[in-house]
Amino acid sequence: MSNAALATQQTELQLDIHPIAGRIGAEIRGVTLSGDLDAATVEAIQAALVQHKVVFFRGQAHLDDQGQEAFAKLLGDPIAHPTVPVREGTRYLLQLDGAEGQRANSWHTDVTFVDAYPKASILRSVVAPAAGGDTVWANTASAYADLPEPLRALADTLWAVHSNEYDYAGVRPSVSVEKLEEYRKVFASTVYETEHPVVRVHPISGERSLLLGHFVKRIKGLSQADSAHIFAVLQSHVTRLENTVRWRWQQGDVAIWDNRSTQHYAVDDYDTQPRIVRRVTLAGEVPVGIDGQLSRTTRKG
Ligand SMILES: O=C(O)CCC(=O)C(=O)O
Ligand SMILES: [Fe+2]
Repeated sequence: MSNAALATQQTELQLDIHPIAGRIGAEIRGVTLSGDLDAATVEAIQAALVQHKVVFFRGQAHLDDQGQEAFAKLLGDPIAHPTVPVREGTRYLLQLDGAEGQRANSWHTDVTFVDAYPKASILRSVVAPAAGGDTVWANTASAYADLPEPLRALADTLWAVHSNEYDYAGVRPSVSVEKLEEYRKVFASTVYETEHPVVRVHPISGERSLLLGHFVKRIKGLSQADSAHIFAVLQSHVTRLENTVRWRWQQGDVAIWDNRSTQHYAVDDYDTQPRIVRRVTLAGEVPVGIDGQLSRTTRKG
């Protein structure tokens, strides 16, 4: 390769990036998302995503379902949810409609009940409430880095069992019994159980992060009671406000998060106001623990 070509290749495209909270989240301005975005911009977005963990784009109301899917393809391999049917007329899209009780007001990382869970999710606001309905993300890498040494040493040794068969009523106390049962039937139509290290190593940054969230059923080798205590201690470090960023949605906003180093929570404070978001997830790799051991799915069906 000529020096000139090398220089061109090494010229990093500078995005207009505005960090929001101190440890997580940045708004990227001046980019119009589509399936036709140039490779340099896509690469720069990927890098910003790994660095900031969640990136936000305002003013993307030109995107329709197909446009969102086409853009997602530039960032990775879109995959449908393992149990919830995709939105009609789309290949990968998951719709969450507040009016249907689809309110993700519980801390989680997407789809951790399978081994190679998504590396990223791309969420688009279709209808935003006039007030409320924010989403909060937490940085699970800074949560790990900030642990006091004895807790870090403990976390390093733990494995957790994640499943899509969990206590729906415990997680969603505000939803009616009928809605919960309807939701559970679809969501857990195939029951998965997967063992993940509590500390995973990021395949690109090498950063360690806490892999927990509401799909955790128990900590391996511990009783249900001890699991609940240990989980609560570690999870409370993830959700410390210092590790979070909160996004105030406007219709047409797009958020992309690195699902390998974050958890998120959709705040359910918008009552009966309409709120609709649509999500495309990208295939991820099987997590690796600090000793090189891989996650494993132990039950499917
Ligand atoms: O409704 C939201 O803001 C987020 C919902 C959610 O958990 C997701 O899309 O993965
Ligand atoms: Fe989610």
